[in-house]
Amino acid sequence: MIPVRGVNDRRIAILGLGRTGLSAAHAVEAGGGEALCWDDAEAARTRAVDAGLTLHDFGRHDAWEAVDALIVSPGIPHLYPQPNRYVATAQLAGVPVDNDIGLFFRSLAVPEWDRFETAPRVIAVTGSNGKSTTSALIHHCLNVAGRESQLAGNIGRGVLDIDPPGDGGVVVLELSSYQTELARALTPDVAVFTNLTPDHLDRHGGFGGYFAAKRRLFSEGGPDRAVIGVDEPEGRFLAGQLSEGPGDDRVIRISAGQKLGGAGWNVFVRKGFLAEFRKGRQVASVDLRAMRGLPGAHNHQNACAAFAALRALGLAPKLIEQGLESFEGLPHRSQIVGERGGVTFVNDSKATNADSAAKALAAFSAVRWIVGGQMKDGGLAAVAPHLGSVSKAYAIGRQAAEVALELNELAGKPICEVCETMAQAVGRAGAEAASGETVLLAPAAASFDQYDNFEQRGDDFVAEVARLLSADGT
Ligand code: UMA
Ligand code: ADP
Repeated sequence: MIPVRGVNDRRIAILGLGRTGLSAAHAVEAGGGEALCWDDAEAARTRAVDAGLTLHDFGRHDAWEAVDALIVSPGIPHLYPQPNRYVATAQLAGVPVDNDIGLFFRSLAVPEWDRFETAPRVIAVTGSNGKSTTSALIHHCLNVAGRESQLAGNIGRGVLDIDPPGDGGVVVLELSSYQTELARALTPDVAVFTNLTPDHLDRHGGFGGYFAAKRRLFSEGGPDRAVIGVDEPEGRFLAGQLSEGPGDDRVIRISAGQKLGGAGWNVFVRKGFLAEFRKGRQVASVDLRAMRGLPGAHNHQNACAAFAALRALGLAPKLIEQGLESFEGLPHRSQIVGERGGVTFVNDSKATNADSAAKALAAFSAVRWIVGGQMKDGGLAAVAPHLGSVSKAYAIGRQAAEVALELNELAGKPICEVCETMAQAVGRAGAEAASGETVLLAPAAASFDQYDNFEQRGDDFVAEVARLLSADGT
């Protein structure tokens, strides 16, 4: 745990008692502060009391008297689509609103760091897609290189939950827009922006608000190095805004498909080869084509982001290459879960929108595609350019019939069969797939119509594939 600094004898209100709230409350108390806790769900309040924490009724008329700060969990909408009533009354009473990320950065930025021979470093990763993969890849490469590394943030571990980093240690944080939007301190050594496509728009009052939330990670006085994906206009704008001039190597530009020129520091992939250029000269090259944990252009973008962030820390290209090679991918993202007679089964259950599913389709050449679930606004239009690689689609979920209709229309011919359940879809796709084809779960939809979350949906796919393969005796 990281004890929170600067809270000794202070009263810190904590709203939301999930992973973030519980770890923040304990870290405040470890720093000598008093944590005053609230959660709208009774079960969460009971859990907190059982964990030794003190409840505080935020609805009382004098709730904010002598309260020094309010820490809000990322899953709680504080401003859009409607202001949260507790956040609003705290702000009216002049109480600063912050989150665990702000507490984390303030607690690390203390003079005791002088005692380290090599000061610990923080790498923070944000973007619409690829955050978890990029963060996990950086963490993996650091481990392979023998460097102490801890991984936390949106990936599933509260940032205040980690151990204080040791000499030369690295903390890798995945940060969502929910987290960057509210943090009152954001000072990573290296900040990474993978890409930007519309997501969580209701929480940020639209696309501009969403971009603004992510950009806070790069505000003045922020990172020493900024790794920026420049495949979208927003990334190009951000990189341009941060650069002092064409040769400014505080910014490392990355791209998954275009050769980047100029005098700056660039990392890009062309035809499966990652290249690093600095001051106009090539300094490294890595062949990504056979790396099984990083299939497709989207994963090549993640590889560029991780490579650039690690180069910013001074790791040698050959050492990073070893890490890229041995990375096995994260569960539910381009995860190979079975092979039979030349057919590969891939679990990309985390492809919860049409854009990420399109990236998954583009990574394979002949796909038996399992698609559907709780569909999102905008439908499946983003996958249209990739339907050429789909041998056949198998629709699951409560809206399976609608999904099939839309896909058949987009393809201009019948390509989709209605299956509804995962068992039926895996059975049909597995029976029909020929050698060289990939059976891919990339639903382009949320899972909540049939599952608790995308992990449970991916686990169901993995179990059905295992059943299919064991029935064959393979
Ligand atoms: N709650 C209230 N009032 C409300 C809404 C919620 O009291 O109006 C309470 C709930 O009853 C619950 C608590 O708030 O007890 C939940 O807070 P939370 O949703 O922030 O959950 P945590 O467990 O703290 O998890 C959060 C992140 N969740 C979200 O951003 C929604 C986790 O990211 C993250 O791993 C964790 O902090 C540790 O940093 C998850 C996520 O879905 C994986 N992230 C989104 C995404 O990736 O798209 C952004
Ligand atoms: P995040 O943490 O940002 O949600 P993940 O690494 O968990 O990102 O990947 C989520 C989904 O997005 C994956 O299932 C994959 O299909 C897709 N994806 C992964 N990396 C990228 C990328 N760089 N660009 C676009 N899509 C990606």
